[in-house]
Formats: sequence, C-alpha cells, structure tokens
Amino acid sequence: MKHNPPIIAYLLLGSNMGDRLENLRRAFRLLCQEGIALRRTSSVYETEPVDNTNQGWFLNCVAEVGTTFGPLALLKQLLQIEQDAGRVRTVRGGPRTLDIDILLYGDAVLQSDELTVPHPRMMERRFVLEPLRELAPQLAIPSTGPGAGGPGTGKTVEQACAELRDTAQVLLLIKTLCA
Ligand code: PH2
Ligand code: MG
Ligand code: MG
Repeated sequence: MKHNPPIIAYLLLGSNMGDRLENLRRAFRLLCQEGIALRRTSSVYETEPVDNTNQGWFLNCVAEVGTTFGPLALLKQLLQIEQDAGRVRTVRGGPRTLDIDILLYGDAVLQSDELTVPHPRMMERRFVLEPLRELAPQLAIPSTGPGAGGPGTGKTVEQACAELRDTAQVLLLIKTLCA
C-alpha cells in the first residue's frame, strides 16, 4: 500500500550496546532512504532501563518521519535498518545495539501479530513520552481501545506526560544530534 502524500510517523530509537551514539547516528543515516524522509529528531536522552532492569542504560530519541510506506512495509524497513546497524540481541527485552519501534503512524489504530499502533506501552514510559513531547506536545494519541494495551485515551502527549507514574530516570544528554 502506497501513500501519497506521506504519512507522518513517530519512531522511538534506542541503543544500549556498543557505541550507543554512533548507533543512533547510523540509524538516522539509514532512515534517509526511498519512501522515508527524516523530518525532525528529538534530543537524545540517557535513560534507565525498564522491564529488564539488569542491563545498561539506553540512549533514546524520537524521530519524526514522513513515509509513503504502509505500516507493515515501514516496519519491515525498520527491521532491515536494525539489521544493517549490526543488531545483536541475545535475550528478549535485553541489550540491543539498535531498536526502532513505531510509536504512531498517522492517526492509525492497528493491531496484528506483527504490529500494534499506537505502541501498546508508550503511555507508561517516560523514555518514550519525554522525547516525543519535544516534537509533538499537542498531538493527540489515538485511543487503542480495550485489549490493545490499556484504556483508550485520545490524550495529548503533554497530558500523558503529566500523568506519567514512571519513575525511571530520563536525563537530557544531547540537544541536537542531527540538525
Ligand atoms: N526498550 C525496551 C525495554 N526497556 N528501557 C529504556 N530505558 N529504553 C528502551 O528503549 C527500552 C527499555 C524494549 O524495547
Ligand atoms: Mg522497543
Ligand atoms: Mg523493537
């Protein structure tokens, strides 16, 4: 499925293995490809690991892209970029050189075995909402509905941030990595 004009999608990039900053830089370069335009990036944050806390701190940032790919085709490209950036992953939820997750794809609400959008855990994660707030504070996060990772919201990113209970640390590291 091709989209013309492009759909705006928000991606979360994360790395906690190897040269973390270089891994993010490489991801930015690889994101500039046919069918994907890198529009804006948030600051880079150094973040305490959540879920599997027995691993190193992450660097996280959010990228705003315009894409003519449909959601599953975009996901496929992102998995390829993870591979091209030399993704090594041993344990599920464990350390990785590069992780790229689709947070939002336009205002789409999708649920399948391969992809759930909005990202089902984004509302609970400070390391997602703080960088996203920099780029799109007034963006309304579409309701996911019951069974898709939480109650429907329709809240703005700003509101969701204000209501966060996540106490894991999110520290501003670098203001601009890609001008
Ligand atoms: N990603 C995870 C699990 N835990 N913690 C932080 N701080 N940042 C992440 O990107 C992250 C995580 C699974 O993808
Ligand atoms: Mg992830
Ligand atoms: Mg992932």
